[in-house]
Amino acid sequence: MAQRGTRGTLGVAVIGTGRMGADHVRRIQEVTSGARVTAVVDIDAERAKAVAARVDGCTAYTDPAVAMAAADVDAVLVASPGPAHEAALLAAFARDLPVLCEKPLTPDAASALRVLEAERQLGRRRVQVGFMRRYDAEYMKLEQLLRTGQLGRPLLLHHRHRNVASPSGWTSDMLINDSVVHEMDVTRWLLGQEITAVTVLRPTPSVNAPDGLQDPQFVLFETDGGAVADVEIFVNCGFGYQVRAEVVCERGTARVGDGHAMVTHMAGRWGGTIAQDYLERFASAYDREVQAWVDATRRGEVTGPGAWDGYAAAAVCEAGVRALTEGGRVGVDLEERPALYR
Ligand code: ISE
Repeated sequence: MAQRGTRGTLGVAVIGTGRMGADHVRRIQEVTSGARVTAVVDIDAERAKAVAARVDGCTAYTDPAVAMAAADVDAVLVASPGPAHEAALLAAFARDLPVLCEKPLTPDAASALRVLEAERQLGRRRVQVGFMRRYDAEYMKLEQLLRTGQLGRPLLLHHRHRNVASPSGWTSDMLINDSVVHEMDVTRWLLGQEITAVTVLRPTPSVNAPDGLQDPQFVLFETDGGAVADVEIFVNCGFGYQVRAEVVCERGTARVGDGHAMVTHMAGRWGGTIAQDYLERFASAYDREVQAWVDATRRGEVTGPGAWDGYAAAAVCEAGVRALTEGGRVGVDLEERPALYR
């Protein structure tokens, strides 16, 4: 067994082999250095076996706790649906295994608090939460620029978040819980402030949105530092996957996500291509995120967004869903931040 805290190759159990989990298995095998996938877990045994069959020395399981007990598992990557996260995290804590947990940490603030409390009882951080935008090259540059203070105090933040089409079965609260959750984390991280209130405006839905889906939505955050952020979330825009942010500060502005990596001129027109989904748009961010997690784990450390960030996002999501369904401005109820997360 590779020892955590040494330079041995890290044996990773990937829990959940859906779209995201399968992509992480590929990534760890083909892109990440210092780790290999030794276990995959899925309640669908056949799917787990099919993924395991593509990886040398990888065993398929249906029970996360059984996989975590295997001698070749040193760390866990949770990519199962949100409602399964709490049990997987607590099982990993029971074995003191480091975890990279895809967002959301858990689907609601109460369960996120239970995870936070369990980690606090271990006395050290064990979880990195998969808010991958913090590892996107453009967002990283923006965060560094804001930290230098050159632009002065941030006043406003404008976010645009567009998906080609929503998966079948999507409900209006999922635009908040699954999509805007990224803007919640990025706003907190870029500004170094907590979100204190949420308002959701509901424009007339697009004809392209499935019946009953409130799409788009316009979401407003207020922060404890006096800044205001707005988010356009539009998950059936039809033309591409776009994520943009512009910060307006006292001495200037900065914008990321224009996606002008290459511009072509041909036949009397100019233009470029637009990514079609998040796996494409954020491919390098995911690569950087997983590599950072593996490197930190092998050093015996936990870095990046943690359980506190997962809990804070869950609390803002709850306020957001209330603002969407009840209307008006809804305050965010946040516990006091424990010393472990300061
Ligand atoms: C998805 O779960 C993500 O995390 C994507 O980043 C986001 O753009 C999408 O709306 C979500 O469904």
